[in-house]
Amino acid sequence: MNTLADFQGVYHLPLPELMFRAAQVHRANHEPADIQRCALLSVKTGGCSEDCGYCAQSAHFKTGVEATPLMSLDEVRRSATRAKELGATRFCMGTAWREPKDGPQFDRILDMVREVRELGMEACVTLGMLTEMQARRLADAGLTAYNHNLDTSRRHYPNIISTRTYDHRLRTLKAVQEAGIAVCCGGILGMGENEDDRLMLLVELAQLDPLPESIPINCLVPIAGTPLENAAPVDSIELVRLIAVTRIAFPKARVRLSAGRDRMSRELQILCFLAGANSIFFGDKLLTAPNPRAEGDADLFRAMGLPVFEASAS
Ligand code: SAM
Ligand code: DTB
Ligand code: SF4
Repeated sequence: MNTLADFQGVYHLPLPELMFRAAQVHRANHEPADIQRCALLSVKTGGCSEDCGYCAQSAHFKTGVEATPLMSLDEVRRSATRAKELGATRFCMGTAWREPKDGPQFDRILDMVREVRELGMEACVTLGMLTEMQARRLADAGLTAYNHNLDTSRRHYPNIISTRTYDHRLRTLKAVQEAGIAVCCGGILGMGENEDDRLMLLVELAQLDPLPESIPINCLVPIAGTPLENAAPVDSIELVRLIAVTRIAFPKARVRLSAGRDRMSRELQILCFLAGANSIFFGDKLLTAPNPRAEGDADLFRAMGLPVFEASAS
């Protein structure tokens, strides 16, 4: 599947056929009960110079998120250790940066990556744009994957962000791939795009070589104070269809049901897993926005008959 027409052909199949095909691909490539639990930590929050219209952390909008300095290595170690106890096998760290500056802060990020790897978890970071040298240094520190989303179609992108271009994003993805790091790249639904825009994002992802190891599908969490604060919620069946077509086009990838789960019913989330999603972020908070509470996710996993990680006394 390479062209928009290919993606449209699958996306618009009758739903029972689409779901069956997605489940077949899912089972041929993954253990269907394996839904990866990932933990997310904002290691540097707020005050970002970019103007991404969805983001709580942009300095361009009054969202009430305060800028904080880069966390200490100790704090990260504590958080990662706790996440591992709660069943995380991947630990993702994000910074509200346009790009990392070389020097003590980037060196600390490298140490954070090493700490997470020493705990035996996959390590993923999302730091904004990277130079080739920075990508190589992250690879040397043992980084598993780099998250850098294309977010939407090339044509819709300038309606959302003006401080960087689609080609900037692609350049960083290339540097990451050349350093031998797996790419985690996906998008956000619910930013005023149409269904073709979402499929055009998948067409872009299908052109990456190698294909992304990980594809986060976020539903916009509307943030008060941002230009997208009043965006309409994503239609549930459109979300399920998009996940199914993503699973079919990227058989080996982890398809991650990422932001927006706090507004989804248990039933919708289960449909997404049946369509081929096989990862979630757990924990009360994403980077700044809400995520389902531990009890909600325990109910979800119990309902599916999957192992439930109860929070032990800390
Ligand atoms: N500053 C870095 C960057 O933009 O690449 C990393 C952090 S940024 C917050 C990581 C990703 O989170 C964004 O690319 C976007 O896809 C997603 N994201 C941010 N705000 C969101 C929101 N309100 N709803 C859903 N996803 C969001
Ligand atoms: C991704 O695609 N989703 C995660 C992760 N990559 C870093 C982030 C979601 C952020 C949601 C908005 C917030 O918490 O501020
Ligand atoms: Fe900054 Fe990333 Fe938020 Fe854009 S998405 S404003 S780059 S933190």
